[in-house]
Amino acid sequence: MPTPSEQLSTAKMASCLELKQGILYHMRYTLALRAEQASHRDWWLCLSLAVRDRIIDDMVLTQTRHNEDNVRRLYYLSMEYLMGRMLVNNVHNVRVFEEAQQAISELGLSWHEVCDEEMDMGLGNGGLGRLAACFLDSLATLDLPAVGYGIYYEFGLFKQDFHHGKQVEHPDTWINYGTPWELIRPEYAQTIQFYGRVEASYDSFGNYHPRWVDTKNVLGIPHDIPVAGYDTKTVNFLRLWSSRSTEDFDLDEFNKGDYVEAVRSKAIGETISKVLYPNDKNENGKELRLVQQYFFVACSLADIMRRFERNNGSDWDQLPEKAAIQLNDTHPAIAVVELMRILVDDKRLHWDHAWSLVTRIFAYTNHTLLPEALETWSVGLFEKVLPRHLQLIYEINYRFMEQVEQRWPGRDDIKTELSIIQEGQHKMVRMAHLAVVGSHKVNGVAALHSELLKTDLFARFHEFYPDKLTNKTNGITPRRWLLNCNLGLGQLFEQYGIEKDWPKNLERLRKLEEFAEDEDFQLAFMAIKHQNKQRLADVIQAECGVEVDPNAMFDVQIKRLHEYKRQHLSLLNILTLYHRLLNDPDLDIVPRVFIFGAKAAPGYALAKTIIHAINAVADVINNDQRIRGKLKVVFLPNYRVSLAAKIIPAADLSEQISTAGKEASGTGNMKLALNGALTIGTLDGANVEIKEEVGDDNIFIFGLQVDDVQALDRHGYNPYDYYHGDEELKNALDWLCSGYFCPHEPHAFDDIRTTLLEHGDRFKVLADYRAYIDCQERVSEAYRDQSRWAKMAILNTARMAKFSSDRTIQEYADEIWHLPACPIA
Ligand code: T68
Repeated sequence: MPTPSEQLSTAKMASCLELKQGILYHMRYTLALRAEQASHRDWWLCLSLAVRDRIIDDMVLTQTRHNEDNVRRLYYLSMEYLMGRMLVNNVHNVRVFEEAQQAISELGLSWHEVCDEEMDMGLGNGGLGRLAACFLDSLATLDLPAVGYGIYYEFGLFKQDFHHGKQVEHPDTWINYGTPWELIRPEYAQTIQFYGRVEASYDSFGNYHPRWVDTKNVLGIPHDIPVAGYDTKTVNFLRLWSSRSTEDFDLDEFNKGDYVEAVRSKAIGETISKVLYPNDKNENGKELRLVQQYFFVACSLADIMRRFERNNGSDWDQLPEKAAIQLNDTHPAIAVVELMRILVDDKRLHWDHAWSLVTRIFAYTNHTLLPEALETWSVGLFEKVLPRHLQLIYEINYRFMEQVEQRWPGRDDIKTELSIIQEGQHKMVRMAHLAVVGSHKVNGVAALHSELLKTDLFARFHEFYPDKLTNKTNGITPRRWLLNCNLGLGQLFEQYGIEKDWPKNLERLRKLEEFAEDEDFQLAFMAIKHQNKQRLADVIQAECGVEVDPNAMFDVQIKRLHEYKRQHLSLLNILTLYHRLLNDPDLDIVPRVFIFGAKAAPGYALAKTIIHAINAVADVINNDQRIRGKLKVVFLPNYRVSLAAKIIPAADLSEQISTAGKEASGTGNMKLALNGALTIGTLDGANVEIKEEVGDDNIFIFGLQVDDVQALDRHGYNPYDYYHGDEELKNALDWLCSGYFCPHEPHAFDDIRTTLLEHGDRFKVLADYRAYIDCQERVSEAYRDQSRWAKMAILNTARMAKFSSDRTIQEYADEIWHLPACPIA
């Protein structure tokens, strides 16, 4: 009789052999190649296909079960999904990691070289898109029936490169060679209408039924990406729509005999899903963006209705029982109107009946308070692209205004404030108001943010709908952000008896608190950090040509480049330290490597200037022999999910220094803390809750709080007071703009100074400077005591359970979606 462990290893041996056979099968019958001809990319593809085959078996099982049981489903509507690489994640989730590694090694290949072939699926800008990806992982892991809907962008977020320190953008051609992770489903294609006009028509009873005619039509083709849960049989899918022209797209030209023109104009239909808009916090009102939004929403709702009618016929009262729809920001908010159109125009339901169904189905997540990020569309543009929807919006608003009148009779000021239509010279549709009115729940993404929604952005709505606003603090999946990216730490957990199911039960890590002061454990924990830092040092050498010492503190700021996130505050700290060192080369400071990763929206000039400035300062500092390597600055190009997975396990310090009240949540803060980086941060977004979890002694908090920021804004903030009142600050800013760091372009960084001094420093960089510098000194002092640092780092890892996206999703499922799990036998 074999012992249990031998049984296991026998099972794994069999599974490894099966994988290897799968790989070789695909090498021959999918790629038609001999093994000797195969490149690393070919091996990556065949391994992916072999893993996919296993996932598909469970996907068929899952979907059959969901359909046969006619289960309630959650539909997640998001313009963005930042999935990153799929292979390693899937291999872990279906629990064949060792077998896959073994198979690859038996084929004489290097695991890392093979996995590094995969292009990131970068169909998103930042936190919002990555949150959607973490949520899909948790939904499947918790056995919750769910479908993600989005757009199959041919070009994801641009590839970033630096030329003389300045950002240049290149198209992201992720799909050039196809991806093994999609199943194209032409049988579920949808036809979508745009433009045209609304024609009055009447049925035989004289009832008015508008008809939307003379439209331009496009096809939506589904590309399904299987989403396998961790250690469970559930496989949900992400359905991404690509646009194709219908043959009738330009019938006129065909009829005129202009074949070439007709085919050329057909190409317009294909541009809808061509490219992701690269703005994370700035709506730009472009027609194509509205077209993209409606395109994917209309495809998705048609798909949801098809599935519903297949199982329930026209029993519309069942619709809110079978479907919950979550709007990831206002980008898909037109769905509220589209569902009204389907129910009222196509299915002929009465308005009130339709509206009561719609408002039980939708819920909306807000991700920002910044006014420039709130979407509005001009009424004129709406009328052109979606004339029937504009009528429906007016009707929704008319009825809503009647309710407002009942609540606050005669208060036209409140009507103006709440109206979905913003009056004025240019009438605008306010998508956030539409989303709030059309949803039964509206949530913020961290406790502080949700409070500010109640007191500021949606204060009046909160008076009107006292039970609508709620909080769902963001989370991250522990699978991708610990298990996959920090193998060493996972092994250490095992050695110290942490239960093996920690990736789906992050509470298990709390046991590490017992070892926080254990010297052996501290040393082991820090040794893993050191290995991760060595690996990152190699990446930095390869990418930036800069040599960094893994014994130095790795100080990391990775996120989109934005003034409110204040990468330039970190730059002022760097300049201050450099200045001090030049004044006294023997100054005993803790050596630091400042590591940045960030993309700037291509049209955001100041963000690009900040990147240029950091690169220019980096170049001078890294080549200054006088400071003997005590400071290094690196800006890793093309920050993306797969690069984050290399940086995060190697970070000592996590920079979360946004102006209080401006970062809705942040999720990088959670990933870094989970991997044992200590946070230096403001009391903003989820930092507040991270502090509550790890304890005041294990985090470095500084700076203005929300009330202080508001008080400064009320009483008049003068950045010059800080500039003239702090010599080091003045030195740093003057030096940056002196031409010293960019002699051939001496005014390159003037805009930074102008924004901070002459334009009022909207994000209070100067006001927070001194508190930040002082706090950084406390950080350095703590780092000198490695045992104290290790203890703090361990306690951070141990206390991150709250920030598992499994917790977040369970809260959505219980309190918003009322969605039961459906475990697959
Ligand atoms: C982020 N928002 C928040 N927006 O900034 C961040 N916006 O605090 C939060 O943690 C995260 O969402 C998840 O809730 C974004 O990432 C966008 O990317 C975006 C994209 C298009 C238009 C507007």
